[in-house]
Amino acid sequence: MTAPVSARILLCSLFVMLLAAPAAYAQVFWTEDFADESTATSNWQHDGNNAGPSFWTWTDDPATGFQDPDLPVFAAPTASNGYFLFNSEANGQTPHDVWLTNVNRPADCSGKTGVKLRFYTQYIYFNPAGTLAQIGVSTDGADFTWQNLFSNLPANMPFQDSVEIDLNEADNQPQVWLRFRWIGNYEYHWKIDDLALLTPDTTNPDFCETAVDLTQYLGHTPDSVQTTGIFDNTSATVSVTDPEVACWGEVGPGGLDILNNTLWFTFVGDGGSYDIQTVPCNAANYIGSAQGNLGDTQMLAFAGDSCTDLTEIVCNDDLFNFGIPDWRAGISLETTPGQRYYLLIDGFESQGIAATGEFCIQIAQQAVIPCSEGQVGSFDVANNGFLCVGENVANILSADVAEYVLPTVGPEHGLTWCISPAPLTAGTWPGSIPGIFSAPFAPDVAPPDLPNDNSVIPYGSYYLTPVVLGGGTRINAGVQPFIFNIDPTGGCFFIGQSVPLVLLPPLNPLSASTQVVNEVLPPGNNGAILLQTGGGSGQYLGDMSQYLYQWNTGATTKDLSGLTSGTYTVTISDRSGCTGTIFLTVMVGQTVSTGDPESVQTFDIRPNPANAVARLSLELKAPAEVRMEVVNALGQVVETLDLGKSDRFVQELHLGQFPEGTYVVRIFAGNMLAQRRLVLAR
Ligand SMILES: [Ca+2]
Ligand SMILES: [Ca+2]
Ligand SMILES: [Ca+2]
Ligand SMILES: [Ca+2]
Repeated sequence: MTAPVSARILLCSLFVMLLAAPAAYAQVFWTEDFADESTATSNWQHDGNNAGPSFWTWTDDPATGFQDPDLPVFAAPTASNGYFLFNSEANGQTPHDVWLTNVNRPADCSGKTGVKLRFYTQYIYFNPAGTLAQIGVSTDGADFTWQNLFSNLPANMPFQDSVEIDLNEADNQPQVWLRFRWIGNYEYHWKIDDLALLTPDTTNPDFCETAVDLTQYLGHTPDSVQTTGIFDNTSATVSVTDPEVACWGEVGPGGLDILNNTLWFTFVGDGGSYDIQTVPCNAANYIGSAQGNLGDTQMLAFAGDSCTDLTEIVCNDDLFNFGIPDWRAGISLETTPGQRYYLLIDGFESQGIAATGEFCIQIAQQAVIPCSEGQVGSFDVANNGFLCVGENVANILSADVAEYVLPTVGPEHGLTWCISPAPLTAGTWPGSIPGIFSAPFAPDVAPPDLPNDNSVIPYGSYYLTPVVLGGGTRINAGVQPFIFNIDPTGGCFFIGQSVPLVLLPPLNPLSASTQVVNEVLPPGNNGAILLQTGGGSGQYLGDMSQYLYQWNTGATTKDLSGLTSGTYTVTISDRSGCTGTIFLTVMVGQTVSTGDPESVQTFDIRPNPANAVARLSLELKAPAEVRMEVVNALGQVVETLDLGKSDRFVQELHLGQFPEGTYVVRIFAGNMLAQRRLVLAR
């Protein structure tokens, strides 16, 4: 026999509101999803009074129980890994008062207030007058306080949704038992899954007084990264109790930074050292993206027992130079056990627009590195250590991070980069060297932010040296940990290699003038080009080796010699790269010598000028093979004559077929060359 049914699927938020409005913010501290049958049926047990065959049953079939075409399968989030069902229809026409109790798994609600129970349920009943569904709560497992459920639900109407119930009796109780109770006779069924106990979350990061507690992210394995959920400062405000800040990169009224959308966090120290930074996590709207200031948070950590007792500890605006990968803030904090800290995070304001959006907070405990493990590593400077005006040391420096071991023992520790007039000496603390400059000590191996603009460090030639520190103290607490503000007594330090660094001023352009020596024939191959070069770093440093030459011949010398006549080009550059290159074209001419080699005693051509015929007379000191060439003004050989071997020649030259003009008559005698000009005129 089947109970009459006029079921309608009624998934109406009305009934959720009748029972309890879900809290906007909540912290879940106890859950039950009935995942394992043997565990679930051991922890949760059926009891009560029933003459029929049914009992509270564990099942992982969401569709089982009372069947009706309009009744949906059980939709609890984890229904398919197991839930509890009481099938009243299968129980028959028998009155029942049945209980399901967490007999062997009471909940610990110590320290919890405002406790609520949330569970997912499907419920449908038949008898309007005689049915009662209840939730009971007990702190001794015997006496239960009861609340009625589904009070306004009509008969034959299925209810399916998440339900929240206030359990005031559970507040601050170390053991809490729950009991689902159904009194009825031949109803349909009740399904229960996904229980949670929760407390309302009263934290609000907008105010110091309601700062979100991050203590749970401390105390994990060193270097295991803990990441919070997403925070969003878009609607955050500035409070009158927010303190003044003057350690970030903004310059607001009165020289103070600009508080824009302050968020507050708090935690209790445990003696560990922590790296804390804001991160993009899986934020869909990462802070600053819309403002063009990617990730641009600002961070200031305070020690203090309350918001009216704040002492600044560590401050940072930008963790990474040049905003790569973004402009996030990050700090390294050595905590004191039991000390409460507050963390203020604000958005950077640029041109009146503050960075807004989402971020997570990443907290990683740092391993403790004692002084005995400290180590300074090597590094390279690009461009031979020459830094152009307006550039930054960070542009040319690359350190081998793996070689550096930075102690974490404080109060001051980390790595700095010193710029000194002479190389530093191992074992000698450089803080007292006159004229020494440094970046502040930092906890990471990163290049220093030292611009070459003559503002802090004058132009000139220096040495760059990394210095690793552990266990130092600041001499003046109000001044950043520059090398000259550190007392290393009782700590340790390690001096790295000193590498030349030249901070160049604005340079004159390169210039060059040439002196040319023409090729002289004979014997030729004796032309030369001599350069005078100026400007650039060579002029500033008085060092001619700063000029680099590249000739079209492949030569890289300043001057060329042994040249034949022709066109030569040279590119001149500055070794520093801080001025532009120049390009010169140089012509080497040719000169014909009138002097004869020693082996020639006489060499005559007459008449000269000649009309058509001239007589050549040649006397040599010793016999030789002689060849004669006539060369026109274009350098073309127009006639060649082998005269044989002798020491005395007379030769008629027939020149009638050649046009008027100036010619050169060359005589090759052995390896000697003599030549005369011959003019043809008619
Ligand atoms: Ca389940
Ligand atoms: Ca605020
Ligand atoms: Ca920043
Ligand atoms: Ca700001």
